[in-house]
Amino acid sequence: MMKLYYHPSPNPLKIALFLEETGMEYELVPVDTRKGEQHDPAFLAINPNAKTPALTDGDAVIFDSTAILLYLAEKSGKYVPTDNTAKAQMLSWLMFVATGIGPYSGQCVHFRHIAPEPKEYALNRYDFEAHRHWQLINDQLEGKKYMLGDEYTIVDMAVWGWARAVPFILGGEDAFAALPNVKRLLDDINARPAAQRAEAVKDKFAFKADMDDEAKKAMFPQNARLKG
Ligand SMILES: N[C@@H](CCC(=O)N[C@@H](CS)C(=O)NCC(=O)O)C(=O)O
Repeated sequence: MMKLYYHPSPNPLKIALFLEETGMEYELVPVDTRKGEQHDPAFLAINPNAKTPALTDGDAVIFDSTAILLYLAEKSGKYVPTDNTAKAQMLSWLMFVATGIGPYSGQCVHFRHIAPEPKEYALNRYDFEAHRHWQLINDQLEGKKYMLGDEYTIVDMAVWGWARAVPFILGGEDAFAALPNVKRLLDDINARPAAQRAEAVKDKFAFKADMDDEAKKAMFPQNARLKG
């Protein structure tokens, strides 16, 4: 059976959503990143990048949420367009989420909520870029039900993983006021039973909630270079 190495965070949630939508069987393996379990040698053998999610499927080992979405879409033939024109758009937007939305939103969260002062320059850069990236998603959704049109695809799942956190990323509930299409997509996917099951996955394990010194040490090892 497939094993999903999981933490209840944006990137792993995309995969839980896909698996719940398709009903593919999988076993959940918790990786508590706030306890540093992403650095365990057994997990590093699966994902040398020390991040969640990762997936094993027999001898196949896949890490990175975009790679996993593409792998599962190909394996199941689901939530992926067959038409060449739509496929071109799917790859473009999938990579936009992977290289734009994810990294810039992640850094925006880091500098807004975690980094010590002074941080005005860095926060301004990532806040600006995160707003710009989300605006592009909002514009793409104008007049469309889903990112590629009428069809619900892995691009929507990739966007959903991060869209849930937009207020935290951009600094407040009113962030959605300028992103009505993003909010509509989020509400639409949140209403799907598979999304509710994907969200509920986190309740099966007691993941560490505190972003305390242990968690910061595990997740931001670069800070060790600043001390002493
Ligand atoms: N490009 C990777 C990014 C993975 C990633 O950053 N995962 C986060 C959770 S959303 C994580 O495991 N963070 C733990 C850490 O940085 O130590 C993907 O899309 O899977």
